[in-house]
Amino acid sequence: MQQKPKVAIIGAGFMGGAHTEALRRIGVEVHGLLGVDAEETAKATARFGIPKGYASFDEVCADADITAVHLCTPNYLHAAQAKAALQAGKHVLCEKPLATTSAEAAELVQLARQKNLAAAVNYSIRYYPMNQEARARIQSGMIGEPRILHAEYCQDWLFLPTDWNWRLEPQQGGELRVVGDIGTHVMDMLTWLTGLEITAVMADLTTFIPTRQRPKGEVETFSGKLQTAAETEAVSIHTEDFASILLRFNNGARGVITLSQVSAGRKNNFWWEINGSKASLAWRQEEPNEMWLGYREKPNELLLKDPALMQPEVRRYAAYPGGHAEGYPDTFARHFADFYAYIAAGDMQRKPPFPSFADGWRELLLCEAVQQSARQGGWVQVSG
Ligand code: SOE
Repeated sequence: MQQKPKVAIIGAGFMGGAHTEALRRIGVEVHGLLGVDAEETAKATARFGIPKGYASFDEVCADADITAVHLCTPNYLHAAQAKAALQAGKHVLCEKPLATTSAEAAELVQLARQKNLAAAVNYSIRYYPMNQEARARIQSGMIGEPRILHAEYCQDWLFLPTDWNWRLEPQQGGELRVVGDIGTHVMDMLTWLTGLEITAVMADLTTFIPTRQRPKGEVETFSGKLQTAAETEAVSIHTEDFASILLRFNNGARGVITLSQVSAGRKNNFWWEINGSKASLAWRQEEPNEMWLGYREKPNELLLKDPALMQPEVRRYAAYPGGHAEGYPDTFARHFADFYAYIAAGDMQRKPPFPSFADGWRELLLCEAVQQSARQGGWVQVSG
């Protein structure tokens, strides 16, 4: 008989809390947690009422009670931790990006397959009900052939030179910041919605704030906006604040995306629009319960999330009735529900319904092409 899922959460920041809450909502037991040090582990286990605090990642891997590990750690730790967890026979759900290089990610894809384990990357934005609806409509041909894919993901949480987070440092977050942190959500979304592949990219990246004040001590993601002056030191910044990227897709479609973490007033503003040969669709993360449908021959429409109005095959991604807004934390719960249902079904070789390690690997190939294009100028073909 299959073991009941028991999860260890690795990381106690913004994401560690979000994963814990979502798992509990879907009835999956959070058995243990490992923070950055003993103090953080003790505080977080007490705050969330998690029975076990670990002293090390090795201890997590050696815990026979644990069936799955959720990696909510800084990016540079993902690959090594995912590898160790898979080798210890644990299913892995990893925050994005999966690794810092495509070579590391490719190895993880193979390892998960070999070990017959489920392996997901948390591209959770797919799980807004209106994005599931959009994909179902695009896949069934409602907008015709996708031609033009536009998207923007702009934030302001790193707007000031005094805003700080580990993602600013390449050793922790990887050499690409805006592209790796939020650009991969966009590229994942456009390819997942349409089923298309990105074949070539042309990118322009820049750093508007070349020197920042780093506080002495740790700063949780997004929390800097609420902080008052602390003791700081000046640090040179080499990761990008902004990126604009042109895309070519394998059906001849064209794309353009804008990414920024220094756009005052834009909190977490991801929007996409796809113009097809029959109609258009558009969605925006700050008003996620609506989807715009654009037509030439009749008035445009605005679909407000309501399971009764959704395509039957994606209705399950709306957990509440029409008019009951669903948001960011709900996407984690819906993603994890897919992940644990897949594990329960027992066949780890079938194509997963969730964002997989293979998707995470493709995102890293795209990041590497973006980086190459930004360095050398001009179009770069995406390998893989
Ligand atoms: C920070 O930019 C961040 O938390 C990203 O890492 C997440 O993936 C995104 O959902 C919100 O912003």
